[in-house]
Amino acid sequence: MSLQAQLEALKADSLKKIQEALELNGLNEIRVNLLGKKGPITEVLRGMKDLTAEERPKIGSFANEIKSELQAAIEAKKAELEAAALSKALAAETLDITLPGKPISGGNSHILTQIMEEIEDIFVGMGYQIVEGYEVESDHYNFERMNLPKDHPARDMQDTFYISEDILVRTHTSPVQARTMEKHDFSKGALKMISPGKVFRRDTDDATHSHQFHQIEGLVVDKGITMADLKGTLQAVMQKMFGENRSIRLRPSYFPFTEPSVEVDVSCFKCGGAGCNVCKHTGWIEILGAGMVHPRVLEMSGIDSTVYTGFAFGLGPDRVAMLRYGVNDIRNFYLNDQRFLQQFKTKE
Ligand code: FA5
Repeated sequence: MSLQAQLEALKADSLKKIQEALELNGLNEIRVNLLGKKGPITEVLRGMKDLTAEERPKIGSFANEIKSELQAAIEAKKAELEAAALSKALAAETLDITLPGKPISGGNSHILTQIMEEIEDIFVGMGYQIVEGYEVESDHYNFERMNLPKDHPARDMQDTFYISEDILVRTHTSPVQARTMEKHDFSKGALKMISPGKVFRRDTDDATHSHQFHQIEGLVVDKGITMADLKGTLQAVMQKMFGENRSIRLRPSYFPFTEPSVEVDVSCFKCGGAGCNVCKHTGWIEILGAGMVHPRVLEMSGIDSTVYTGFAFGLGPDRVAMLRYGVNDIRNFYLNDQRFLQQFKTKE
């Protein structure tokens, strides 16, 4: 067979192989075999040495033509196989955007945060500023400036965790009173603040006591503030928190930093005062401690107690949440049990 005929046959055979290739790897193998240095075309061209000088360039250029034709056929087949592979992959990975999505469960404020924010909103609406205090406090602000000098027996009611002899984790939010009073400029108006935050006590944990809980301190100081202002304010706040029909009553009490001091009860929001398990059949629920700021506390903060008077109160939002939602153990708030916390979810 002439070289020309051999090349023609090789071309026909190769084009057939290329056409029949089913996948890219196979096609690549065909390319390497056909066009490589040891491929059949090179092999056929070895016979060129026996040709005449006239025939040689013709066969040479014919061989080159075949090479480029095969190359082009391979490229075309490659594009075809790639397109087929892509549509196969796309078909396999089709997304059905009409399927319902999987819900992503978002975070939610803790129930105690919700209660505190609700109480904050009530006071902000009444013109109070919100002040942040320190959870790690000095003995000076936590006790002494609250009229609880060293060795005062009332310190026993609020034992705490000491970091050093003079540094402790605060037992109540009352030190914020002293820190705010000593900075207040009365030429700019009355001092009206609340201060929510964590407090700590060396209390034994039980259903109504936790060694870490929350308080919201309240303080108003100005000329002419009286017990009537305290009662009116707390009455309004309790109605906003527990309903318009609530009334409050004040009972005498004792705090070293207020004089006179009171415990404030709110009429039971469940039974309306008739007696039930929430109010332990008394018709009243104890809700906070309060009183008129002791003149000595004012004086220690540089305020003239013959000119200014004030009232203060300290409320336990943990207990408010327990009452509101019928939670019978305060420790539930701190156990991080989702089954408990999810009940207070405000958003999906
Ligand atoms: C005080 O801490 C005063 N500083 C409150 C105060 C402020 C009175 C300003 C007058 C003027 P008391 O120890 O009663 O008071 O605590 C206040 C509230 O904190 C209580 O009514 C109760 O709701 C809450 N509380 C006290 N101890 C615990 C505890 N271990 N666990 C949970 N809540 C508690």
